[in-house]
Amino acid sequence: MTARRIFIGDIQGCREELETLLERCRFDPATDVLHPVGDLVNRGPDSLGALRLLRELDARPVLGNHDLHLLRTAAGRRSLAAGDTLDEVLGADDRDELLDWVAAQPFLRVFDDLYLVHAGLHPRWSDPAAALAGLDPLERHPASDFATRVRLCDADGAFPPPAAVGSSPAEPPAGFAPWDAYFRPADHGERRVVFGHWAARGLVRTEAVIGLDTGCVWGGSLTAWIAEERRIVSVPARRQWQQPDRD
Ligand SMILES: [Mn+2]
Repeated sequence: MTARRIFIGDIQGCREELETLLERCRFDPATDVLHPVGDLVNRGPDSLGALRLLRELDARPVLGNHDLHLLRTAAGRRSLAAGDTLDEVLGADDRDELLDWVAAQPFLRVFDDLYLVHAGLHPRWSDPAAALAGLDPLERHPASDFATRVRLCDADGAFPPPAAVGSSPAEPPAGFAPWDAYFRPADHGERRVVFGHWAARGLVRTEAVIGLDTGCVWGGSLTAWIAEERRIVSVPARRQWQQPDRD
């Protein structure tokens, strides 16, 4: 069987849906590689199980804002917030192995035909790999903040004022647009971008980008894109695990 890259949207601890999705993709660990878009953990019911499974399957994700929150909380740099479901990971016997595995993941993966990033790429980054190289996930940095958090921005990469925007892409404030409005594959060796982080926008498939956050943790679905087959596979959430919020 041909080696396949299976990109997976925001899992957020939805371990059962992940297992079902892998069955539906007929995932073969001997040949296929899993590339989650980040936000492996938090808000959902089984972050610990999801992390153990992904590590065991040698998944190669990128870091999302919730993954950073886990690492920074474990390091004592942040505190748990309302809605966090990270206690099981933080208290697990294999916590250190799991956290080391998460911390070893990059902010960006570069393929011949694709970039993988959690939220998006800055309009001014001619070389995203250079912009995101060598950044410590425990430290805040403008580049990693952008890559793990952007939804709307302007042509210079500035975020809109928080008061001006909800999570809906439908009516961005004047001068702002979804980050991918500024992304042209022609400027990046004809690479498209696979991303997540924007459940309210849902599945996105354009010439330039593929957005895979279909909001499993909010009661939507968990979605994979099998690159070599140009195919979307999706499984419904078993239930609504959390009430919607902005992240
Ligand atoms: Mn996110």
